[in-house]
Amino acid sequence: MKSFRNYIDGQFVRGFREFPDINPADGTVIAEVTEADRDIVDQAVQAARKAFAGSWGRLNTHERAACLHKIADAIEARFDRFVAAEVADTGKPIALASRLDVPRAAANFRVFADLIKTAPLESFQTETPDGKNALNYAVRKPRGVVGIITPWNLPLLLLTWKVAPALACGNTVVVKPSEETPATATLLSEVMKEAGIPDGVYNVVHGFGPNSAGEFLTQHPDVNAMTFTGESQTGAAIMKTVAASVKPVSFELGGKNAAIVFADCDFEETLSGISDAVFLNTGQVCLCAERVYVERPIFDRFVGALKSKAETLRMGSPLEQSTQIGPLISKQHREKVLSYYKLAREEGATVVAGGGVPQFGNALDHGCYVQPTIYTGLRESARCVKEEIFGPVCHVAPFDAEDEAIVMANDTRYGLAASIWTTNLKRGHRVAQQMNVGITWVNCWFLRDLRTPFGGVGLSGIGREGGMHSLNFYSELNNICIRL
Ligand code: NAD
Ligand code: 6OD
Repeated sequence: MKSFRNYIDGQFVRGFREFPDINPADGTVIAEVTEADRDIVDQAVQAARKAFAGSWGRLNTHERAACLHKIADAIEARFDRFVAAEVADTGKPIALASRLDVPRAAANFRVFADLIKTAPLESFQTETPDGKNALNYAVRKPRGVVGIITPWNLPLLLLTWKVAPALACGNTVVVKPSEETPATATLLSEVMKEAGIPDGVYNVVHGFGPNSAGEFLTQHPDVNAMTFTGESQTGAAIMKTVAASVKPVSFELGGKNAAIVFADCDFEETLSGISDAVFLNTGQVCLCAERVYVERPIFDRFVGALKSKAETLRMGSPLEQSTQIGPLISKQHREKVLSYYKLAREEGATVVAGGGVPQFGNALDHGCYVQPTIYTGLRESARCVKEEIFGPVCHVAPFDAEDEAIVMANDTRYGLAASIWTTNLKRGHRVAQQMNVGITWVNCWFLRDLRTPFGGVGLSGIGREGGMHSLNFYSELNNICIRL
């Protein structure tokens, strides 16, 4: 049996008790994971402090950038191992892990390696009342030890999305991956060693949230900043905890994202885009569209075509190259998604596709599968239209006027992402600019340029990461004013 241990100061460290890491495709135990208690989390934070004060803290930006490229190289050298670990932990299709998760992990390091070398500094020449001048310029300094807590849906992608800019800015990190997906954060320890990153710069603690490693990390007084991706409610709990020590936070939280499909869209391109936006990663992407608004002249045709798409998506073993839909992450999460499938019926939905559990007649019946599901006919106030489900499911509703679609799309307490589908570019811009979200795509979805701002409004988060936004979160600016 494999064992995933905490990684502290360059050593694998056993915790105080073990918990199982389960493969959601068939319910088998992949590994035992060792849980960090408060003392072990403290050891990790102290190791990170020591490393911050050591040789890592003295590297210049070019040297750090070179280290980040070495990390990317070492990830690419272990491509198949990372893919296998991510597939076993999450149940995501191997084709998806190979084209999205693992390449993005390497790209995260390369992008921030390049960016830190060219990141501009602000400067102002200031006219003083006595007719003279002063020069203001800001210098960038790392914050110190950054605590990073991540979810299970894109474990390596989301972890490295934070580790890379944190290291680029010269910080050291203590990461707490999701208890559901501890494998790739652990494998990244091996990468750090090979890339020559000094011990203590990257530390991993395993465990759960409340009264476990997650909470101990957020409570730790020597952690200088916390960055978190996960559920909005968890973000609220973390915010409460860190308030006591006034730590800066960056939160990437949940979503209940809308897609607006106009009758003038490119039908086939839109169908394929919406199918991805609803079902990719079994609907477990924070950016997924769970609300699809379709202009009435094409509503019936679009719903029929989306139904055919949903019913022909290949569901099966994540290890098959042709599989498009894997299981949900866990039995507990499947119960949650199925409770929404039941609720949708109680709220009066018409079930267009799916709505249940598939039968395979083999070991996959022990897995956490649900059918890709499409509903119509719900009121906009229905819980299934308001609450994040985080599964392969959407509700499709018709609209008659552009303004009506905008009002419906914005009628949510979340505000992460939206997508607009139209061949009328003027309309695309006009509608996109009225979306109350952090990210709007027009005629595409989850198309990423890592230099752009990424984050949400309302319940979907606090702050932005990506490009300079990440560098600004992971560093402190010291403005220096010189009277000339
Ligand atoms: P979650 O909030 O349950 O857990 C995320 C992490 O937080 C885990 O590592 C968990 O152990 C830890 N945690 C839980 N309670 C904690 C506490 N009190 N203190 C400290 N740590 C704690 O989220 P999840 O179920 O793993 O992920 C799914 C959610 O994440 C969805 O809501 C999804 O929308 C959101 N998400 C958002 C983004 C984004 O970029 N906005 C990206 C991915 C996922
Ligand atoms: O692409 C990214 O940088 C990112 N943070 C994606 C988040 C996806 C949510 O599940």
